[in-house]
Amino acid sequence: MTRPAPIKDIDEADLEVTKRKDYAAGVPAVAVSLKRGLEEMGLLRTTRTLLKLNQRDGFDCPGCAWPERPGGRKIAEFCENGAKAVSEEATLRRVTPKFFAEHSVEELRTKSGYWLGQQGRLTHPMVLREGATHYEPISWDGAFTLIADELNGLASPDEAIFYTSGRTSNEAAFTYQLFVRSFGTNNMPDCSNMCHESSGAALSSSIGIGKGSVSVTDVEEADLIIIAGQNPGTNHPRMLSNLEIAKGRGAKIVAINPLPEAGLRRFKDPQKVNGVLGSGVEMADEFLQIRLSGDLALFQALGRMLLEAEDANPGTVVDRAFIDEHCHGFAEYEAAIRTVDYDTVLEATGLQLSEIRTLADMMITSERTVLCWAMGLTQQKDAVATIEEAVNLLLLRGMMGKPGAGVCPVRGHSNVQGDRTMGIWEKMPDEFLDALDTEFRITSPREHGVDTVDAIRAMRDGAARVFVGMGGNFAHATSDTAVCEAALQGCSLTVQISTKLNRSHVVPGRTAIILPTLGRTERDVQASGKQKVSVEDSMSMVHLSRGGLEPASEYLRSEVSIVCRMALATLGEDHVVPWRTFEGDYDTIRDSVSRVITGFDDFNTRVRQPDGFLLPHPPRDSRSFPTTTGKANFATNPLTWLPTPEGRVILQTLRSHDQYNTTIYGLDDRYRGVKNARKVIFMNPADIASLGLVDEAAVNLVSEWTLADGTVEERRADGFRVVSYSTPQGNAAAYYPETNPLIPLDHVATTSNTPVSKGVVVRVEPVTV
Ligand SMILES: Nc1nc2c(c(=O)[nH]1)N[C@H]1C(S)=C(S)[C@@H](COP(=O)(O)OP(=O)(O)OC[C@H]3O[C@@H](n4cnc5c(=O)[nH]c(N)nc54)[C@H](O)[C@@H]3O)O[C@H]1N2
Ligand SMILES: Nc1nc2c(c(=O)[nH]1)N[C@H]1C(S)=C(S)[C@@H](COP(=O)(O)OP(=O)(O)OC[C@H]3O[C@@H](n4cnc5c(=O)[nH]c(N)nc54)[C@H](O)[C@@H]3O)O[C@H]1N2
Ligand SMILES: [Mo]
Repeated sequence: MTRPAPIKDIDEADLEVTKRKDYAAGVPAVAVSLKRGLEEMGLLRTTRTLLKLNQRDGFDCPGCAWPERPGGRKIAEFCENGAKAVSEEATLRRVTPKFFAEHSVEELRTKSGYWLGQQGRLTHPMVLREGATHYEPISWDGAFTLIADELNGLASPDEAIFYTSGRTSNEAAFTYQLFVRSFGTNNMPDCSNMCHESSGAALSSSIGIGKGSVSVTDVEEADLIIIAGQNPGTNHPRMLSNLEIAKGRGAKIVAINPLPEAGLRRFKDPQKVNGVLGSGVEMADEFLQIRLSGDLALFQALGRMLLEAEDANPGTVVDRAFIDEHCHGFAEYEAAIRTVDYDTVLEATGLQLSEIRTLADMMITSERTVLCWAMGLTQQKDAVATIEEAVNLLLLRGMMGKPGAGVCPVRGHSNVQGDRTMGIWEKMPDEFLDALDTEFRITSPREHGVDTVDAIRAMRDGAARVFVGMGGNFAHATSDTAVCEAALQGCSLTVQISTKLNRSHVVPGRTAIILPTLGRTERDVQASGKQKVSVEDSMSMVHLSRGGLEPASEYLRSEVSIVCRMALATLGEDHVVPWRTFEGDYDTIRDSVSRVITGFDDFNTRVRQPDGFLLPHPPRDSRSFPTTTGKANFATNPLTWLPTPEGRVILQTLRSHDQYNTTIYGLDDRYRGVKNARKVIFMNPADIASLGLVDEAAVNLVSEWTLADGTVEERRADGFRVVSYSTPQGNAAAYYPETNPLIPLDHVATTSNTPVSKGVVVRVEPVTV
């Protein structure tokens, strides 16, 4: 019944291009969910697993961080891509010691990430010894001793890097950062550095807290929902149900995107009979097909239009009372924004002035506006300034801390926000560290650690020698693949705590260890019995998750157990932190969290309430703004954007409908009409013609990066095919991670240091045969 793992790897020659879809979800989505489930898990497991997904007594979907609706959950509270995420984890395929005996690391390095992931779940702790060609089994104790010896042999704790990916539970994240700080470093890069770091930086300086200010109810009660730089139909499909409810209540929806993404156009809810059969809802009332990186200019132009509308009808647009009482820096903002030059805005955005005016008018009439965004805004050179400008618009209209209004950075990984709350950050504030030190009688280092990009630099330059990855796929998720892989390979030890095989396992340090771990779907039994973990969604709700499936192998350990054992081996049995108690009963971890982290009082009781509990958010709760000025700050920024150099395109790197970050589920980007292959570049037909190319022509991509002294560095990704697509001229799109070799390590966003994955200057070279 279940599909065997593929033996054949991706053959890019099999590319099939069909018509793009303008609707998302609907019958095919349900059919695909079930088909993938059946192939990977069989009938019984598919039914048992999918029925527990996002239920109160079940597990949290390891897909995205979009919240469940409070109260009435539907029986099938999941989407096509959530079902794929679960099938991927609950698969019956296994990667055993026999597999590693049959395949050398060198051979595995020739396989695609898709092939590696499709082989199944990791079952045993494995080690690649110095000079060996194959991974071999190692006992858990042997692995922990090896790690401890290496860590304790370092000249300084700062020579070790401890990465985290955002699926890690609160309990595992809290113990992990506690271990790392007890060991003596803040070198805790995480996937957030590549994801919403820009949102955190902008929101912290604008409103004093890096998290979104709205609830699901706010979204459903809004008059106007602006969705900028986000593809919810693929990446947050459950959000479409809330948008549909909002529409039903009369909300207007505006999509700002270079691409006409399916879910932003039309939506058919598979959970409703009329959704399945009908033609669906027209989702976006307005679609602004903006040039890549044009959003900063757009938001500034909107600011000018709002101010001018206020001039025309004083007292109707600008919320003076809110600004006088709660905001700082308005006069300076007003003076700057009135000088915004519309010609520059039109060049930067590629939009018509009338389109921008339409949006301005909608913002003026809306009493409740929610602004949602994701990677289209955060992975830009001036991402922080762009998001600050968006917040300026909401402040201008007083759209903060009232029902139906506010900021909604739509998070990626299912617990990425929770991990940050638990202290996974290279620069946690001193108040957090002080509370941690008081609770445990440790002395946390105060010097900031390295983020993702700086971690690669540290390993590249020999300043760091040990890499530990709590989940994720560092080698393929980060930019400048060749540099990152060489950096990992230069380490004396790399340790990956993983559920499935990925690229990071096959670009090992001199010695490498794989520690296989339980996934969220699986039962976690420790000394005190069955354990639950908790997660925090994109809107600050904390709730429990309990897996029910038999673990993929009897040798798996939970992430919490792995952390506690690493800590005991490294810090010694008599270390002050009660690692054994923590491992045996996760309630004891939550008790400590309740004393260390604000908002977690009575954690164990409140997390057991049916929908969990909501963390405090001062701007949302009381219109108070814990910034340096004590007020919400209007930010003033220069108008910047990324012009397309002559004969080049600006490339954005994004997700297909059939992947989860570096995990490739399959080869069907259904909504965009691309099948069986992944190395495609979506281009405007006029750009294709001007290069003398035709559809499906073979091309190589060469990125161009100008150094301070004017020299141009080139990076290549060969073997792509051209697909004509609706995108502004001069802009192109291609899938990540295949395009990560093109992104220079130093191409990062100002302040947030996030790789600029949505703005790479590329030369498209025809392949001559
Ligand atoms: N099924 C599935 N779900 C996922 C993920 C997944 O890989 N698969 N990943 C998870 C993670 S970690 C994250 S962070 C989120 C990512 O969720 P998204 O941010 O939706 O992911 P991307 O595919 O990067 O899409 C970026 C979107 O921004 C648009 N865009 C790019 N540049 C610009 C710009 O300059 N301006 C504007 N206005 N728009 C722009 C692109 O056209 C695209 O629609 O999804 C999460 N959920
Ligand atoms: N070019 C480009 N690069 C990007 C992006 C982009 O848009 N463009 N997006 C960036 C973004 S938003 C993000 S969030 C990062 C993602 O970066 P990561 O989070 O590092 O990458 P993932 O692909 O999500 O990690 C997948 C691996 O996690 C492991 N895993 C899965 N579940 C579990 C679990 O429960 N526990 C443990 N321990 N391991 C598990 C599996 O081994 C799997 O192979 O990539 C970034 N990189
Ligand atoms: Mo992300």
